[in-house]
Amino acid sequence: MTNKLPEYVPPAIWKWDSENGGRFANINRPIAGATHDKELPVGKHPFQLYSLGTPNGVKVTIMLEELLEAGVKAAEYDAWLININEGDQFGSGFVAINPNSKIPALMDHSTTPPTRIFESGSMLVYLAEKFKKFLSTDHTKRTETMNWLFWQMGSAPFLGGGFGHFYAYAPEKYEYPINRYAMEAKRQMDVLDRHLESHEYFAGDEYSIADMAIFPWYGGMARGVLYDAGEFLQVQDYKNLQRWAKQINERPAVKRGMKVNRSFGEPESQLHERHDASDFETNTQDKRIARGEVEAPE
Ligand SMILES: N[C@@H](CCC(=O)N[C@@H](CS)C(=O)NCC(=O)O)C(=O)O
Repeated sequence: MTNKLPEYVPPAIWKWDSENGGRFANINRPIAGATHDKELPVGKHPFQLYSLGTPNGVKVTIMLEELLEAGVKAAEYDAWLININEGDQFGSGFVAINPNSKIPALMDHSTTPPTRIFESGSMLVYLAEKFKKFLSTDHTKRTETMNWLFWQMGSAPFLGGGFGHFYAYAPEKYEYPINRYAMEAKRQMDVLDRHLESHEYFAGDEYSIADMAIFPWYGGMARGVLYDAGEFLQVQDYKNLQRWAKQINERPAVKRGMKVNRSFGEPESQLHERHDASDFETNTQDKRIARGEVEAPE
């Protein structure tokens, strides 16, 4: 039986209550657009990424690192940290790239004029098409990659905005939404698990942008690193998803991509900004703490 909450009777007209709590209450607004003027920095590389190391952010840093690993030097990039808790996504420079005010936001300065790209799925397709990597040119294989890429873009909001929000971030635990979204999260993992029973990767026998999109969300769930919900959702039961998640997690480019713009977790897992390949060796937070450039977390 579902526990009873005091009934909410919606008023005739919804009003914004900025005190409604929850982890992101201070940045959520019912209006779009910039809140302040702020130009974004531009580094020396063709690609300028403005992001944070969340599952949506690392899809793109994984792809950029995979391209570099594959020898595509033109995929060099600067990754700048956008602190969404401080409202950096509402600065005028950021909104000019992404009118939706969400990380990641990407600029390609190798085109004239420079090209803006918003939505992580659009970035994966843009980079795959530009460098002819990780997206088959065979129409059928390409379509299967797109099927899974679009599946991820449409499904993850139920995992993050639905399950993750109510299980980990809402000001109180409410049974109804947790039940609803736990069921959906498990159903989604079962979709993936069944597909992976007879396929090495999502688009078949080749690693593609579909794997890069799905891994940070559902690989994270399978590894129990998202929302601390591994036991609650019994993620070890999805054996094929577990196999695939381990396989993707071992890729050197994936390991690097997951560190970029990460500002939480173990200091050695955080590379706040990436401007050069050597930053992975010299500029992770543990190294910066040891040099006295930043303070150790409490
Ligand atoms: N569909 C978008 C989702 C991006 C997204 O939700 N980004 C979150 C962080 S993971 C964000 O920037 N939130 C800040 C906010 O909502 O103000 C994409 O994949 O690029």
